[in-house]
Amino acid sequence: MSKHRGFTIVTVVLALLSIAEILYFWLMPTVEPWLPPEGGHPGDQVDWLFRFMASAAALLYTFVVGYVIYFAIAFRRRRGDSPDALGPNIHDNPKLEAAWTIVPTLFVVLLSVLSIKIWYVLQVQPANGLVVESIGRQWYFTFRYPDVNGEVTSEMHLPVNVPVTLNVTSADVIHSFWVPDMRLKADMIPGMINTIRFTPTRIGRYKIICTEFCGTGHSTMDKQVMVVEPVAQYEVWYRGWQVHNAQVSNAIPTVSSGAISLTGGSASAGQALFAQKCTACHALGPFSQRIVGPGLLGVLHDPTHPNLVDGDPATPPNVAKILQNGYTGSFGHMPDEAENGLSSKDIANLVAYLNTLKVK
Ligand code: HEC
Ligand SMILES: [Cu+2]
Repeated sequence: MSKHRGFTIVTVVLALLSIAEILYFWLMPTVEPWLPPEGGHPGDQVDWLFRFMASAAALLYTFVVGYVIYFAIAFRRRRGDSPDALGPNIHDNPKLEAAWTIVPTLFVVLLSVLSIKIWYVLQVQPANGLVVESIGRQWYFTFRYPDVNGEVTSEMHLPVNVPVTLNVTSADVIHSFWVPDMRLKADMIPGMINTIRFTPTRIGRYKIICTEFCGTGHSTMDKQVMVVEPVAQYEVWYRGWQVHNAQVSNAIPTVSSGAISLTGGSASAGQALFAQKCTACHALGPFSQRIVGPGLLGVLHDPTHPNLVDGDPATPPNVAKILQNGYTGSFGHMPDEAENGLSSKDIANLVAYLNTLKVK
């Protein structure tokens, strides 16, 4: 008799607890802002699904754990009970078994339907959107825009309320593109393009963070932002980069074959290009001064460095060959001309520049 009453009381308490937990999840953005407000679509749907799943999980967890604790106490062995006393032997309750099979099955089906609806939004190309690419690199992101030459290296700007198709890949190791405010995440994998679609709806500056351990600089790969701004402001920024990048070599040069002509290479153009494309991996120091690749100050004029990393003698044509074809050796991976976005002219300029360097 008293056990039945205990059960009723526990059930009521667990129900109240569950209601409190569920309220917490739905009111959370206001009472407990540990999730930043959604900056776009389908981030709002992602949050809705998160709250729905969290509510269901809270309900299930509270009742299962609550009853386990209650039963462990209510049906414990009492003083005076025989040590081998057995409880009543219960088996087969077809109604109960059918219920605990059918209800969870329907619930899981419901969850898949709700998830697929959002997945669909992420996958289907909007009719008149903007297509942007992002490339993960050790240790920063670059961006490509239609009709902007080469790559945008600073921030990623987007016009508000315009659907975006974002294609991501990597130039070196696996990175992951994550913008918590947009509830967006996509792995950046070398040789593969992953696509996500979204519409930013809230003007602001949102951190872009790499969430895949990608080497010693991984923790610093959170310095760039996605700027969502009014269309007119975006247009100004976009035109600025069109002008800014008008002179740089196109990021996807046609892969040249055969040896590169080094005549007419400009050391000053090479120097500018070096600062832009090489200093992330190469120091202007002796060979032993390593960032990712070796220091390049003595690459052509250092008696202690007669051969290049690939074993060939340190001559301008052999340096050009490494810039053209890349090289993977004991230091790691030196990108080829396509990955570094170099034209034959760029390579001639770079070699002319490297030829002016000397270890003191
Ligand atoms: C992602 C990092 C990375 C970038 C960017 C990069 N390099 Fe390298 N580079 C390397 C690595 C790593 C090596 C050594 C490869 C090995 O031997 O394992 C290397 C080797 C070289 C060598 C041969 C050095 C020697 O002493 O034999 C030259 C020359 C060179 N790079 C020039 C450049 C130039 C010029 C650029 C800019 C266009 C550039 N690299 C961009 C990583 C990079
Ligand atoms: Cu990374």
